[in-house]
Amino acid sequence: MKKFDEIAAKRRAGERLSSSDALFLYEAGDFFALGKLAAEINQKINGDVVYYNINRHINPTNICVNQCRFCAYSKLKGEEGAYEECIDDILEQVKEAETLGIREFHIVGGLHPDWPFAHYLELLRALKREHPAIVIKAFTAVEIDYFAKISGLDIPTVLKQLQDAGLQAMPGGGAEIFAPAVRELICPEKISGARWLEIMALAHRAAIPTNATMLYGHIESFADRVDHMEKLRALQDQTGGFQVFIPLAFHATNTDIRKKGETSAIDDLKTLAIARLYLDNFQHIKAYWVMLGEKIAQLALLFGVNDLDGTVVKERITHAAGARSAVGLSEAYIRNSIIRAGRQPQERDTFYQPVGGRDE
Ligand code: V47
Ligand code: SF4
Repeated sequence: MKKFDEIAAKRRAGERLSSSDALFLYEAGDFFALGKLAAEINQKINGDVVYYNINRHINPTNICVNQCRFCAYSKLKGEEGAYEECIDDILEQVKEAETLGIREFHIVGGLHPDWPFAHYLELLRALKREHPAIVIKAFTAVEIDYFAKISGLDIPTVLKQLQDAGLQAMPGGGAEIFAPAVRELICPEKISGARWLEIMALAHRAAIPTNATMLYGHIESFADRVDHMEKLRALQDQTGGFQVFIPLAFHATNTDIRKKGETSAIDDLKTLAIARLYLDNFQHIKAYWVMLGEKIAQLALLFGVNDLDGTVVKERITHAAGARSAVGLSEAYIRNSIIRAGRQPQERDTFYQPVGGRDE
């Protein structure tokens, strides 16, 4: 384990890990030693605190002009199961938001062939009008690129109009895996990895904090994952605009990617731990319980993770692909899960500021 000890010493000394270090941790590192090191580094950065938020997912439509091979959620217009929700439907669904303590709307959806950009602006304005205190985290870089195409506007103008309508942060979806050869096979119509990064850089320049994701466990190699994280780390060095890294565990049911089973618990936990060690300029690493399952997400708290996402409510994207986790969790469940892992639950807002004032 000489090589592992060298990597651990490097990381403890605050030195940056190389891509070959990260690959070694994937291929040859000792699982428990890796988890322990990631937990130790996280402890230095974030102490015992584990964040969660009280949020609500809004997915206005699953009709999408793209046909990503890994996506079980999207439908073509007119296909069975296709849906579109008008703004009034959405307002009706979230009318109790304040009573439920919701602090964030997380809005993502398909690339609808007919809706104009003005429709999305109106949705944000309507939500802000009815719920001024709830933060709007909306639209992936893929959607932003699509809005620019359908409106004929450039990206900075699209972002500015969205901000004026109420957008305050962006989620990290659409990143998938940046490596062009893999991307060509799993989502050929989707914007390139380079374009995703370019749009995120423009969002950061416009003072919009964003998240970053990586879809893993399909046909990519460990080297592709490390390459993906390397590109995120490089952009973060330049902008500092990423709030959190969220690895997304691939679910194969109802998708065009023929693969049996799910990612293994070992792979999930290793990926989170390596992210904690390699992404030295990301303060937060999130275990997205929807994709990991509630129990692996809890275990992840011992592998360098300091965020469990939120209550979510009505998750649709992963459940279309066979997820067996709940479609939403109560705050009490999340807090209890964190306490039982020996950590301190802390409700946060979208920007990782503590809120709620209910420390144990
Ligand atoms: O971009 C699609 C992924 C993403 C599948 O920023 C799948 O806080 C697994 O990005 N199996 C959307 N994953 C979800 C997302 C997200 C979720 C929660 C929090 C945040 C955040 C972002 O879901 C897509 C894609 O990468 N996805 N299909 C599937 N079959
Ligand atoms: Fe459309 Fe997004 Fe699904 Fe791709 S992942 S098909 S862009 S909804």
